[in-house]
Amino acid sequence: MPNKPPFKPSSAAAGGWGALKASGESLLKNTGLVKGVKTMLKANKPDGFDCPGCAWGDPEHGSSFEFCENGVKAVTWEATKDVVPASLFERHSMDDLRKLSDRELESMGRLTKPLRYSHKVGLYEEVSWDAAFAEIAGELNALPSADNAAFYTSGRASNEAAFLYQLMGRLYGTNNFPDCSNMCHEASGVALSAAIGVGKGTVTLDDFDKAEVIFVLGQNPGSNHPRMLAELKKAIKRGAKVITLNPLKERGLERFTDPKNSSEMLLGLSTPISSHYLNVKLGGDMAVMRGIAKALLTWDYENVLSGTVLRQFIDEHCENFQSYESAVERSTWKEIEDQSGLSQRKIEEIARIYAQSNRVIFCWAMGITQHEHSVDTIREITNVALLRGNVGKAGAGLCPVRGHSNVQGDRTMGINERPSPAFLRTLGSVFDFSPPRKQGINTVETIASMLAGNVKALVCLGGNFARATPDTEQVEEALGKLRLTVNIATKLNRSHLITGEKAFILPCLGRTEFDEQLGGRQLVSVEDSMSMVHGSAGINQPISKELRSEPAIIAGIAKHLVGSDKVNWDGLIGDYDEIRKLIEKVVPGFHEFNARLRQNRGFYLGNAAREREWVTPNKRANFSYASLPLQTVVQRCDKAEVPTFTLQTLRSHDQYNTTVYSDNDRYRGIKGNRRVLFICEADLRKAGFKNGARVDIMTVSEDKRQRVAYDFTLVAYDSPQGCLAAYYPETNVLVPLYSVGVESHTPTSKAIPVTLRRTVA
Ligand SMILES: Nc1nc2c(c(=O)[nH]1)N[C@H]1C(S)=C(S)[C@@H](COP(=O)(O)OP(=O)(O)OC[C@H]3O[C@@H](n4cnc5c(=O)[nH]c(N)nc54)[C@H](O)[C@@H]3O)O[C@H]1N2
Ligand SMILES: Nc1nc2c(c(=O)[nH]1)N[C@H]1C(S)=C(S)[C@@H](COP(=O)(O)OP(=O)(O)OC[C@H]3O[C@@H](n4cnc5c(=O)[nH]c(N)nc54)[C@H](O)[C@@H]3O)O[C@H]1N2
Ligand SMILES: [Mo]
Repeated sequence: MPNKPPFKPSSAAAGGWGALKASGESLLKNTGLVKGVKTMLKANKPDGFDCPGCAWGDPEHGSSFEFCENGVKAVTWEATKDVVPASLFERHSMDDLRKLSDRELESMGRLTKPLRYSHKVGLYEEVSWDAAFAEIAGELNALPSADNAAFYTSGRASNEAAFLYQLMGRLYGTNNFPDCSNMCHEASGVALSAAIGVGKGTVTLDDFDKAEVIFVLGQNPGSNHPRMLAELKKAIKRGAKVITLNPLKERGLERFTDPKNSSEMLLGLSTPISSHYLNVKLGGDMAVMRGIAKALLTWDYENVLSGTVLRQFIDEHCENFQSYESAVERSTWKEIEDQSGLSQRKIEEIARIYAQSNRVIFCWAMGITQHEHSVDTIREITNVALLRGNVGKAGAGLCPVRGHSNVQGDRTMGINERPSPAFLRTLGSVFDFSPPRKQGINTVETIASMLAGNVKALVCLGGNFARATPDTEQVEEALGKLRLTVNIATKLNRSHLITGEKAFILPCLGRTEFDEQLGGRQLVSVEDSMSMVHGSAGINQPISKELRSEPAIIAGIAKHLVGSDKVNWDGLIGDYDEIRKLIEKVVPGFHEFNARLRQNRGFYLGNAAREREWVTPNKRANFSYASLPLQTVVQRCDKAEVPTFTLQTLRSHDQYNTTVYSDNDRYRGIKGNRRVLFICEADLRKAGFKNGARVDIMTVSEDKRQRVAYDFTLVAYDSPQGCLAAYYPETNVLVPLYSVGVESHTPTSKAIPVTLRRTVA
């Protein structure tokens, strides 16, 4: 039963009995306890599979099972005993199926048979694998140009699958590889590549044991990277400081009870996680970082604290410091306070801690990357790190905490619409062909191109394109215009029901299932947020004999699409070691790939910036010197004539991106309802509504298009004025396609200007 407003945020610590109970329920409901427990015991073990939950790193030497409630949910969601009944599509029209909620669709269970749809027939029907491969290739080859197709990837695909996928696409003739990263950490890649020459983080898990201060910026690890809480807890216990910037009070960042710690559990004890918790306004993080820099530079000039700015490091390693100093000088404390919503005194308090610590890690996620000025914000985080030499030393560094479990590996394998010339050169010489040089299109550009009629076919290696992307109405229109849609998937989702003229669903094995090929049982590999590459081998019997692995499905299409002259697709599928031998030839850092993969927990890929080797054009670490935004979206909204607010779209505790496990959000105190809008008391008054009122949310659009999300219940919640929050993907209808980050092209899912009106029942 939905609870009645007013909702009350949970007062219990994160983790604890609630987490244990939720995991147990998830195991039982989905898998049956025995299979579930057996499955969980092999998650992130040397001979087991990589948890499909998040991209947080695994302890290098620890083989102990890392308890994580949301890992349990992700694993048991896949290892379910239910399958989509064969008769589903015979008995129900597409219109009927579209009426089901996202949760109802996925709850039906695993897809087990290849399916084909055509407008002529009006239904999905079973099709043989061979016919599906041949027809898909036939459709793609009939397009006027390879650039009329796009190949989307979600970040669960293994390195082996991703490598084959990009190879197939480039042999076919396009760099159109939009991926979930375009909506996720793209800004981190762009900013870090320009600043330090490596588009990835520079820390490993060991660094967390040595850090004196850990910043957690725009991230909710209690729900989305629960294993990270264990690192934060250890850090706090040994006296390190955890400084959190977040508009919302997230329970997991306040207090944590470790479900693995029996005395904590029995005594109801919990550890505070953040030593400092700053409720910054949406989009105000760049201003906070600028404020820290301003304090540091001022103290340095005035000799208040000696050695606040590490000039020796800067002289030896960095460029553009003087331009940066001027930029900081130009930013006034008034601007900084207005944008961040925090006082100079508060920011100086943090700056003082920073100035007095020698080993500092900066972590961040979607609260930082999904804004218009995300690239500038991440450059500013990097500037602050460089001021004190916090890159390339033990216990310090930059740590964009990735989302999907192999999103980082997919990029390493070449899933990139803008591949480097060096990558293409090597790929071309290893496979004796001339890869396309024209840049491809990212996710948002793909949607625009579909609408304009240029992209006519979309192949999706996992994911849920229709729901994860912005501007749902336009995306559905765009998908409807296609000649061909292909989805390689484990479970049914909305993207399979919004089809082009012809559509295919190709059901694949999941991470938890073993993958038997001619050469025996196969291993795949993934790369986590800390650049650790390790093996993953399923342990469960596949739910159906008809399922094929992702690499096998890609090879099946590729054989028909590009032929076997350049690539022995069948040979590669017989033994994935053969795929890895090719990866070794193309991708730097993968020498002796097969041998190293089988050692212990895999290997560290290495990272030049960590060694203070800067692979930038000028071979230096570069300060950026952007001004603060003239106005953040929150500031723009404050000035509007009618009450206008800034909405962020975020995840509940019970979802994995577009996969919704339940309508609850335990830590935020929500039960049985996902259409809730978090709003502070002052904004309730400003908007003229009572807590619990039902409202429609409307985007203040710049293109005259109406964007409305209907019937949300207002929930009074502690947050800075002007800053609202509601769940994704229900609110994706509100995110305009045109509103993207500068340079990153990432939808601005954390800052949408909106107004509210009472829902008409
Ligand atoms: N269980 C589970 N695990 C997941 C996922 C999942 O859906 N479920 N998704 C995976 C994926 S793909 C990703 S990318 C990650 C996502 O992990 P997160 O980035 O933690 O995901 P969000 O829910 O989007 O949370 C954003 C957080 O940033 C805060 N925030 C929003 N705007 C701002 C801002 O302007 N400044 C600051 N300082 N904070 C802000 C929000 O209040 C919220 O706490 O998690 C991965 N892991
Ligand atoms: N408004 C708003 N929009 C957002 C975000 C936000 O914070 N706000 N976050 C963005 C982010 S960070 C991301 S990463 C994207 C996520 O975008 P996607 O990666 O496209 O979406 P997911 O929901 O993770 O995809 C779920 C589907 O993947 C399929 N799947 C699951 N496991 C497997 C597997 O092993 N193999 C295959 N082939 N398929 C599998 C299942 O069919 C499932 O339905 O969404 C983005 N969209
Ligand atoms: Mo993500």
